[in-house]
Amino acid sequence: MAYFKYKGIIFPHQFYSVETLSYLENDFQLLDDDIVNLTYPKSGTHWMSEILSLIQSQGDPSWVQNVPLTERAPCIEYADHLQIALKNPSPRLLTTHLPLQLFPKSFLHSKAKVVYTLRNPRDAMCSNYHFIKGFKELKGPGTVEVFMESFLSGEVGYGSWFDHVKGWVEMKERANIFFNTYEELLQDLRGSVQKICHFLGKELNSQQIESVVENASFHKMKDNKMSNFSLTSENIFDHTKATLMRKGISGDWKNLLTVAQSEHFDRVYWENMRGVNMTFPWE
Ligand code: PPS
Repeated sequence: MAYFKYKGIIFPHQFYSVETLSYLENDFQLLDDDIVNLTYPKSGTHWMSEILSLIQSQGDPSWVQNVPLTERAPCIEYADHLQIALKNPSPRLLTTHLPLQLFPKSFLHSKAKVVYTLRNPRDAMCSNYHFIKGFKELKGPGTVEVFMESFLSGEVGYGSWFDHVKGWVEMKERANIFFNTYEELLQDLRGSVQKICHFLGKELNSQQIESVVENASFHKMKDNKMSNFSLTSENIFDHTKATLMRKGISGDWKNLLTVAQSEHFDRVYWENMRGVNMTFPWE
């Protein structure tokens, strides 16, 4: 069986284990100066890791140019990356896609800062539909119809987008969580970087901010092998079939869904999101 369920959520055996997920939830200690890059998959994770790395290095691009993103901001639910995270010096950058109910319980008593980035779920789904084709051992997406149904019912890696977002929105009054969206990053990267610096309590001058913006651009990241996923082994990912740095735009879902599919998506979206106490740029 290539997949297992942990607390109702699907994970592929190839990258995850019950031991690691359970360790993270119950035993992993977040440190007060940790910075956590948190996303639902395909919502701008790599982009935010690059932005946070560049803020950490005060705009100096040499760190992002010479050290793989997976070492700078390891994704804690992968066992190998977790070992890196446990060894990295403070202040650590950590990355995760975990929903609130699987997130380290130590967060409740920690001052660790969480940056939660959301993206239009239609675009996150569309991005994943294309990306998943590259993974040699994972089940392909199937037809758009089938993939959309799996996405809408939460039968995909990391579970339901709706549950993920609703879980984390419950945390929004906490001073140590900052919400932003992929769409805001696209629209005004400089303004977003300034807000993130403010949240993190990092004072960068305008030249340093400029360097963060320049080096986190789609084109710079696409050409940076430390950040563009190209270091991922051919045994795992067929780089001729898919790429991480695909289009980097918002609204590409319109090229994937028919009008009827998009109307169905809207219906399910509003069934799930009515009453959520936050508004988003795609609504
Ligand atoms: S993953 O696999 O879950 O970690 O993927 P994730 O990094 O969250 O999302 C990948 C999408 O983010 C786009 N991306 C960017 N867009 C704009 N600017 C920059 N700098 C950038 N970096 C990554 C990437 O192109 C994927 O989106 P799509 O729509 O597939 O192009």
